[in-house]
Amino acid sequence: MRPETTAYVALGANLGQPARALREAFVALDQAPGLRLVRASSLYRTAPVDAGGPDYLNAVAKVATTLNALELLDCLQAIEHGAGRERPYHHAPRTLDLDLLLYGEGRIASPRLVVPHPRMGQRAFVLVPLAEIAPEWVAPAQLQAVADQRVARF
Ligand code: PH2
Ligand code: MG
Ligand code: MG
Repeated sequence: MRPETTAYVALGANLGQPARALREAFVALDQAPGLRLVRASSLYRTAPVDAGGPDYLNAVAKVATTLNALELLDCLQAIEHGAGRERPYHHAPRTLDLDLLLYGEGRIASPRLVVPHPRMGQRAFVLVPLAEIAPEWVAPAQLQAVADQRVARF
């Protein structure tokens, strides 16, 4: 059996029924083969960053997985697809977005996947829920730096 790796996944949605989509995504993450949900953050209502459309709901999941990082990415994309995700244009409003933030201590730079997620440090909608469930990954100064971005517990 392959050893388990701890990974963190950002969840986001601002189209359809975002709260339902995020709650169902937590269940899907727990039920996917090779993956189990360890901890789910609260849901947060957040202002769109570099994007138009309605407010988002965001959250972060801690998972344990026997999948490698690209297998995990495939799995996240399959769950997005199952939630009706379409990609009409860059940063379009979406029914479900699952982004891999961290994969163990791994550093990955491949055409399909960059980990740690290159923009996570600039986004309150990632840092605030991540700090809730994994404060060891978020420095207070990072939270300070994004304090102007609107994020509220849902
Ligand atoms: N995702 C984006 C772009 N902007 N803004 C918020 N508040 N939440 C998101 O999940 C989000 C965003 C691209 O994936
Ligand atoms: Mg995203
Ligand atoms: Mg994405």
